[in-house]
Amino acid sequence: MIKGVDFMIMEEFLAEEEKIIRDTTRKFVEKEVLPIIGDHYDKGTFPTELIPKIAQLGLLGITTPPEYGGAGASYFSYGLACQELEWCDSGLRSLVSVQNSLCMYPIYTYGSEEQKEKYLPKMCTGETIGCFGLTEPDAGSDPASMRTTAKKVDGGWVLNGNKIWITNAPIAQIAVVWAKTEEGVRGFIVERDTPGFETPEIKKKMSLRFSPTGEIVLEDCFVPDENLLPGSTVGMKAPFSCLNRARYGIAWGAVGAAAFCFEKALNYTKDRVQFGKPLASFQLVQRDLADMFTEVTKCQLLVYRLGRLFDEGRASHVMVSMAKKTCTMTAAQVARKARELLGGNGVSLEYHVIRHLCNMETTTTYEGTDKIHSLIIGRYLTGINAFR
Ligand code: TGC
Ligand code: FAD
Repeated sequence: MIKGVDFMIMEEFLAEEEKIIRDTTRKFVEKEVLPIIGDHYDKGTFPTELIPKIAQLGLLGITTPPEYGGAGASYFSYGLACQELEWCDSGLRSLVSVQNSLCMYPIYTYGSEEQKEKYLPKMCTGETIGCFGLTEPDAGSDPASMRTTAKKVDGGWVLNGNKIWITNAPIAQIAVVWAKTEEGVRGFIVERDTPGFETPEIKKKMSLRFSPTGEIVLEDCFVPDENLLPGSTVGMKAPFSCLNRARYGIAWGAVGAAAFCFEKALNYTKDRVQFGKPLASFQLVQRDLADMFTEVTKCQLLVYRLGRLFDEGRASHVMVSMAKKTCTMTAAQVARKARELLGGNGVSLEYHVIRHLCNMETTTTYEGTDKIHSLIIGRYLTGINAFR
């Protein structure tokens, strides 16, 4: 299903339109991103000039209906695009996940008609990039314990608080911020030029270096009534419903990263000669390759089925947790094994594998850590809530 790694012959289950989205995304990352990514990763920079190109491919607003400028594609196609983007880099996929699932989805689902018309078309073209502020310095795995407040005043709301580890914050024109009101947690759209809104960049980050990450600082930040998401009256269910979609894309993306690392290790060990023979001829190396190949294939089957269920409205958030946890943890193991098989070259950005391995430290952490997803699955199985 991903080019080069399709042992279970999944290709035949793809519609033509799905293949086109997958293949155009792959061509784009091969031509435009892979050649430059090592240098950007090294410097910790993101080339914003890529954004209009990503938008042209229809990847911003991929599931958004055409009446708001989106591609109106299925979640399955979204998954395939995430797979190809992360085949290249997790940070690149993150840009697209955050824009689609964490910013456009809540505006589309919980926003007013005016908000949809004002923000979504420009988000589809990449003129407006969004970020999603949920995590705080003292509220990570437990976002319900957030301290950011929104106080009702004449004509709007005054927001105070700090969000941390926010993808795209330094480059975003708008932020979807979650804050506590007297009636519970609500979502707000905060525009970049609002007084009292700052997004300092987080430096010295050793993972996801292609993705800009920042804080959101809100100091007596006045947000007009029209920027409250009117439908966000369901408490934490509103931000959690966004996480579901982003976690879904992360699961697909991790398959892409794992497939990249597996193929790199396979080709490298076939070429590299030690003791007078290719590394791939040694039995211990073949066991590693067989294990990596098997794990990638298992994850492909998982996301394939999840994708179809998602489009049928039958994917539960527990299924999404299982896929997010399994695919990211598997990708981390496959990347680690590939790095080892490449020997000294494995630590060089030239070979890309170390970059994927470092990125997996983030993908197994954000959007719910491995442990948090285990406890979500555990709660489903036992009926016992381990969190509270
Ligand atoms: P809990 O009692 O579990 O749930 C409260 C209400 O929400 C419902 N719910 C969900 N609904 C939709 N989707 C989900 N995934 C849902 N999870 C829960 C639930 O049914 C309940 O509804 P009701 O009607 O009974 O009131 O709430 P809790 O506060 O105890 O939550 C527990 C826990 C641990 C599951 C939750 O806090 C959690 O998922 N924590 C992990 C935090 C996290 O993932 N943060 C992500 C921040 S964003 C990010 O990392 C972006 S990375 C950038 C990128 O994507 O590339
Ligand atoms: P903590 O919650 O403090 O967890 C620390 C450790 O304790 C983990 O190992 C965890 O598994 C464990 N732990 C926690 N609770 C339990 C428990 N009940 N039982 C057992 N173990 C437990 N957030 C956003 O809102 N928007 C973004 O765009 C965003 N982007 C991010 C980008 C990057 C690069 C990174 C690294 C993070 C990003 N995040 C974002 C934040 C991310 O979602 C959080 O880091 C994550 O949810 C974990 O929260 P925490 O860092 O506070 O860790």
